[in-house]
Amino acid sequence: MTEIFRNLPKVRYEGADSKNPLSFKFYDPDRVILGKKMSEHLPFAMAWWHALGNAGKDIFGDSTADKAFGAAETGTMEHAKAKVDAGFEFMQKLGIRYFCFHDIDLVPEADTLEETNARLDEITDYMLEKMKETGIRNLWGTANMFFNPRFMNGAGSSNSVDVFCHAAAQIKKALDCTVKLGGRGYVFWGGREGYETLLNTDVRFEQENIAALMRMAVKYGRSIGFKGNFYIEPKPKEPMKHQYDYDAATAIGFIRQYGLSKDFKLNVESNHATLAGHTFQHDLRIAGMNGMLGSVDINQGDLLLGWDTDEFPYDVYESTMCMYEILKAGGLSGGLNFDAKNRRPSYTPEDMFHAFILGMDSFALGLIKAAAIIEDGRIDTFVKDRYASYQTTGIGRKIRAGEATLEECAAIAVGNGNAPLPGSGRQEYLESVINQVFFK
Ligand code: XLS
Ligand code: NI
Ligand code: NI
Repeated sequence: MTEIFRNLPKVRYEGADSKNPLSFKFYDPDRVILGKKMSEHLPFAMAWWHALGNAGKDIFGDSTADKAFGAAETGTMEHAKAKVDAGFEFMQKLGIRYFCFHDIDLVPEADTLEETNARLDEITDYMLEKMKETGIRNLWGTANMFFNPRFMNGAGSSNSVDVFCHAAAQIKKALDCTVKLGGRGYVFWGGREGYETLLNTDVRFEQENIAALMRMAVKYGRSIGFKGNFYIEPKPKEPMKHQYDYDAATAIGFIRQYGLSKDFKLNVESNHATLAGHTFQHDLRIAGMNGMLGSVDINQGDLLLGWDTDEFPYDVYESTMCMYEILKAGGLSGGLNFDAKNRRPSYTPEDMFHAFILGMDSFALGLIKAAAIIEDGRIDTFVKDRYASYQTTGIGRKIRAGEATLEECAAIAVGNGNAPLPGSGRQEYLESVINQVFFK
């Protein structure tokens, strides 16, 4: 097999003083943090669609990058195999142990389902060989149910039962592939599960159908031996004006309403949380406190732009708060998928390396700083103490135990006279603690 990323080396940890652009400054896979290796805390994954599929096309202009990876023609099975070769070489050189895929990232879609499925069989055979050779594993698979024009009104939420059935067929095959490749999870990102206008939409009808499709997927997945988690990946908008899996809280409500809690968790994406008007940390917290933090799509949005820019993460405050939430939730059953792409003018193979080095170092720093915040203890102690009156008073304990009555609370208030002010929130002090932990 010929080397695709010629002149690009295996990237190694060289430490914060290194000036070598093709080295990790902070990601040191074997370094132990809070009793576990960095590489175990940070199960990084490569997103097939961005890393191998995205050549920089946007609505205003054509591709800037060459992602043929040596194939004579793109959109062919030869190209699909070249992507596999490139992907595995790339992951090995970066030390990435997982990948994520949509069905049609792997092979070009054919005119019939049978033909597309045959192509998927062929490519997954080829991928399996590479996986055995390299030890690289599948984090999750999914079906792309938003690109083809048939999905203009959604998949499970489509007004057309034929489209619903087509989506079912794609999910069935994507699950087959995920199980074949030993995937840890299966994702539903409701790309077009939403609406453009309520004037033509029966929201309840559509949501019931999405849930029905998910139930079928669970039943089929379990029947073929899929043991992993199903995930919903929330996103509030784009491509649709409104998407049903708006944010973590909404998706959790949906999962519970339709009895899917046993099989589903969330795949939280940073840029989606911010599009929903939350911080990334907020959606991670909501998922974590509900026992539903399964996997994470890591990327970064742009403060000034209102869409999913999918940048490689470099904001270390953000990655720190992400790792803080993950550590607090006891880790991930899934992983950290770089659902991120190079900026269009960064179009060379070397830029792909720089992007992953940036992202992996940002999360290594995030892990180091999150552990430091926890070890420092001032933040956690402050939060605990802030609610102390629920432990130190009889009525507080009764309220927490669900044994207090409204009359009892009211009587205590009368006895107190004017309610005293609660303790100060001390936000500025806490923010300065974070800066101190970061830069001391
Ligand atoms: C798009 C989503 C998508 C999912 C997988 O915004 O992030 O890439 O992760 O379908
Ligand atoms: Ni995503
Ligand atoms: Ni996204």
